Amino acid sequence: MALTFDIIDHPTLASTNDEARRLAEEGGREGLVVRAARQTAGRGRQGRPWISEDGNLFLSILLRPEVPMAQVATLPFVAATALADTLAPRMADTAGLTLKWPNDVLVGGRKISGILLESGGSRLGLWVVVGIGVNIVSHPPETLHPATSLKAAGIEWSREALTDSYLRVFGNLYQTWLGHGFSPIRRAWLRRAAHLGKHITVARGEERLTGLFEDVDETGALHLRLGDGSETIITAGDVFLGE
Ligand code: BT5
Repeated sequence: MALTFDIIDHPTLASTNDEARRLAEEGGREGLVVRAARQTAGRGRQGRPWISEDGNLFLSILLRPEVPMAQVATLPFVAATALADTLAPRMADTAGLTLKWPNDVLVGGRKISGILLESGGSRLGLWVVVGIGVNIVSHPPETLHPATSLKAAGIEWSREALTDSYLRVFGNLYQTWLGHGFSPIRRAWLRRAAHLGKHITVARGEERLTGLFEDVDETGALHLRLGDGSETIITAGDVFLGE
């Protein structure tokens, strides 16, 4: 059965992911979407802040996928691919619309969106919250990786209309992922991958690894060919392009 979404709007939340997690623990149904006009303590991965400027999009989707836990780890690729597919028809030139491992959507090499996946279990089974922030009208000037916004890219889109388009595309890809696993999503993601076959640097904790970005495998891990010819498989880290 197709997934239907119910959007719960809040004027202000600390983090839409926190509210979606609370609903998940309470037994909230798959397809609930928490959206906030303002977010005061948006989070990224590893406790990093997500700078949440007013006018941008902050939402979290509650899911209850009945798939192996290993597959759940590939859900950020579904969320990122869905955003790229949502934005592509609005762009005159989609060459600059790329995906950066593991969860970034870039426009002109700059980060336009952030995706944060969190999961847990309660007596009601596994829940997953997919949080997504999209810079619609503004972006922070100084970030570790350069940022941009839809407005800066020449795209005018309201929060509401973007949400509706995104949820439609996400819902379809999510059904594909439930029915056929990560493979079709992986292929779609790789078609838009930034720097595939080129040199990248991956920061893994304190470690910096530079090599050829060869692949993202069926588990979602990144394959990096190092200078000595050996291959490293990376399951978590931050990618720096062209360094
Ligand atoms: C992410 O983390 O990119 C995930 C961000 C998820 C945000 C959404 S908003 C709705 C939901 N509720 C939440 O509380 N979170 C989710 P990561 O890959 O760790 O990237 C974080 C890094 O991106 C920061 O350390 C900054 O360098 C940079 N950054 C922060 N705010 C940004 C912004 N608005 N635009 C672009 N880059 C940003």
